[in-house]
Amino acid sequence: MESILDNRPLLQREIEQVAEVAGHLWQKGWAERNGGNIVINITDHIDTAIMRMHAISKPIEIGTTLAHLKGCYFYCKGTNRRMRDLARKPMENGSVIRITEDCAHYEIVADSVVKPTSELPSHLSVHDYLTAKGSPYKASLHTHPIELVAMTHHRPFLEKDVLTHLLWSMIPETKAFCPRGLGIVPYLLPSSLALAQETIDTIEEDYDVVMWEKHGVFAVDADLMSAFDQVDVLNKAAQIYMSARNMGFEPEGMADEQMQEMTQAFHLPK
Ligand code: 2HA
Ligand code: ZN
Repeated sequence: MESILDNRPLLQREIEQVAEVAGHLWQKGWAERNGGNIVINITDHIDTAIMRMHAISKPIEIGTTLAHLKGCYFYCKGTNRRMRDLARKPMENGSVIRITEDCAHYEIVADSVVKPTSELPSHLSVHDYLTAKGSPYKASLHTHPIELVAMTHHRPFLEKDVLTHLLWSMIPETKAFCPRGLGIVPYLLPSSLALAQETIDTIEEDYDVVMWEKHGVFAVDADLMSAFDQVDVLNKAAQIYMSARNMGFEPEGMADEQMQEMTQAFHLPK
């Protein structure tokens, strides 16, 4: 079967990375059933032949108008598709979409009519915000990391930056590789525009990784592997915290002076 990836090595490499990360999400136990979503802005890889391609779906409403995404292209995981299937067959479990001229609809361009993820409004709204800002970030990831989600069931952890500081203090690399910490979005209905708006507001406060209370994380970065790495590092810190609690004690955490030393040595913000 013909694919939009044929003879387009850069686009192909991008989608290979998506497949690799989808496999990691499944292996980690963060992607039960159809859990999680991936949306990648691939506009930089689009040539005139793709621009001339006819849509293979009718225009579908986004549910909001995204003025900065006119004519942009995205790879999106399909709704109800499994990450573990996407890991093997990314173009059968996701599709390439184009945002229409009115910025309020999208149409599917390739390879087959796989309707995008239910969280598309959140993902596209965030990409609209990033594009408007001139950000180099092209990837958004939503996943259900077990330990991080468990921690959001404890009210004191939902106060601003309580989890950020707790997780940073578990192992030095956490702050080095997730320097903006973990933003918190109070529980909102999955797939809703309210959730999309709260997510943007929290990213705007200067977070790359946002925790959706009792649901999962939403992360953005230059590419999907980097977004995954940030979540992986945070969840590792959460696992260390829980291992200590399971041994029956509250972990000491790195001292404030040790955190400051780290921050200076690695030239980190905050
Ligand atoms: O798409 O995880 O929140 C599956 C989800 C929705
Ligand atoms: Zn989810």
